[in-house]
Amino acid sequence: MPQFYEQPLQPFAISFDFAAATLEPTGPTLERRMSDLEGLFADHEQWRAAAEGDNPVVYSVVSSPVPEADRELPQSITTINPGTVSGEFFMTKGHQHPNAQGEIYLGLTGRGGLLTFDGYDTRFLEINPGTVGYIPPGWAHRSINTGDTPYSFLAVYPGGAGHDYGWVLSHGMGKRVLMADDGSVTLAEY
Ligand code: S6P
Ligand code: ZN
Repeated sequence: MPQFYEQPLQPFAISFDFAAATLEPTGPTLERRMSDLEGLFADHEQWRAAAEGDNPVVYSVVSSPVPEADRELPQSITTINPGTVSGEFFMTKGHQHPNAQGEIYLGLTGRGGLLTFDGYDTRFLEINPGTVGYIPPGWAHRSINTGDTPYSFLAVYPGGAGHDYGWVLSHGMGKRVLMADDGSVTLAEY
């Protein structure tokens, strides 16, 4: 056995409902409302009107009890509601892992995608139910609901990776994911 700074967890099973996008037992959960997403949508005025209006829940994250600590492998399910701000699809804040490590996403329900940016290149991957997306170390990532129902995915990531949200605020994500007039998904410059 390796040395641990804290008592190691005992092996345990997580009950996972693919269709309902839930897991049990649950650990920390959080909700991000429109007011939590300042500086992220291109149309700041429309963002402010929504944040100061009904301030909808844009997404929620439910985690298993595995802690975000070195050597652990936490998992969480994110559910993004459908909607846009002036045609820009509802999305997560997006972040970099400061301790650069890889991460995998598994699409569960709805229709959506994963925008990744390494500071130079942007890649957009469709991650629908049954698709696994791989995020290599050093790529910032943001998820987007491109459908008209809730979009859910499971993330599995190294517990010591950390989350840097300021990087995305200052560097952007290279592209924005917009709904075209005919309802299709289109990428636009940041
Ligand atoms: C964690 C993983 C996801 C996101 C979640 C919310 O490394 O990438 O669980 O935390 O999708 O996104 P964000 O950008 O608000 O953390
Ligand atoms: Zn991540």
